[in-house]
Amino acid sequence: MRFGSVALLGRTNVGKSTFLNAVLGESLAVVSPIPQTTREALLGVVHRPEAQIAFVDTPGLHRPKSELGRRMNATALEVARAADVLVVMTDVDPALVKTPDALLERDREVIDLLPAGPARLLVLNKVDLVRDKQKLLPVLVGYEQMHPFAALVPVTLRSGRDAERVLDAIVELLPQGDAGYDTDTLTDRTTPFFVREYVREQVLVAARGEVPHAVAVSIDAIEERERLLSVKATIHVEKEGQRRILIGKGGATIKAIGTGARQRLEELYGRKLYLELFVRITPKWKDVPRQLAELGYEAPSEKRLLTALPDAPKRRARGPR
Ligand SMILES: Nc1nc2c(ncn2[C@@H]2O[C@H](COP(=O)(O)OP(=O)(O)O)[C@@H](O)[C@H]2O)c(=O)[nH]1
Ligand SMILES: [Mg+2]
Repeated sequence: MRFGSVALLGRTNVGKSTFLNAVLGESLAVVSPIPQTTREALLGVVHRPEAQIAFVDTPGLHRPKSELGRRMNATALEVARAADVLVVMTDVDPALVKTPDALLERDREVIDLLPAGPARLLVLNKVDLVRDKQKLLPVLVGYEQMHPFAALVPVTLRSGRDAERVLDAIVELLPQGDAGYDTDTLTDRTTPFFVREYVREQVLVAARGEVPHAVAVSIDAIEERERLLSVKATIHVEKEGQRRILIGKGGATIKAIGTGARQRLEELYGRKLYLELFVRITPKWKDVPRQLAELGYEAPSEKRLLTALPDAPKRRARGPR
């Protein structure tokens, strides 16, 4: 048996959360084409007959423009320091394949930041965007020269089969050891986290431009009964215009956000959910440490990582989807 923790790292929007969901067989993490969708570390435990792998999805490493951004970067690096294996993910930009150096330059800073100890795997995602796969060779050679990776894997993570190939390469790098989690452990996060995430996910679906980046969600009340989960939450925005967009004509947008989030949560928990949403203006929340804490974005050192709490949602036997 192999067991270990694996940090999913890289720039924002390269496919880290897509990969986590693919290997879990569950859309646990929020995936979207909008950068900086993932704001917090998320544990997802993958169970295979020969291995148990504790993946930690992380926020994309970027040049921060706010205290929130700085905390996101610090979180990713803290996860990296605690991991047995680092999966460094990057993606193909079809506009840049002709100039491999330009592609590589986007990742140099990220790769330089990572701790030197753990084994590293490079995953080059979105190769579906390049028709002539020969063009990828100089890119892979470039990464190899930048840093000695244990393996370089070009993939299209949107296809489930490629995700399994990456998983196989990761398992080879894991230490031998007993499983660290019960066989039904899925994650360490509990209901408040998933309510905040899935409400924010629906905001990403409903609104564009600056709005997704201006939004945070806080939990006002949660009541967990056997058959029904009852939640009141507040969506925080920075400006009045953003509040109007999220409410929509006659409340249509906020209603759609609530319905979408409720469906996602009911699927994860396998029970009914009652969700009540409010929208409030909280100016500059991204830069006020006290407000960040109230909105659930603790400084990384205050966070517990990789501990599965008894009230986290469990893996369930599921049919093919
Ligand atoms: N073309 C293409 N897009 C992908 C692939 N994998 C992920 N994406 C898209 O890339 C975007 C960012 O993905 P996400 O997993 O949220 O990236 P993260 O920020 O690194 O977690 C989403 O719109 C995904 O659907 C792929 O293999 N090919
Ligand atoms: Mg992500």
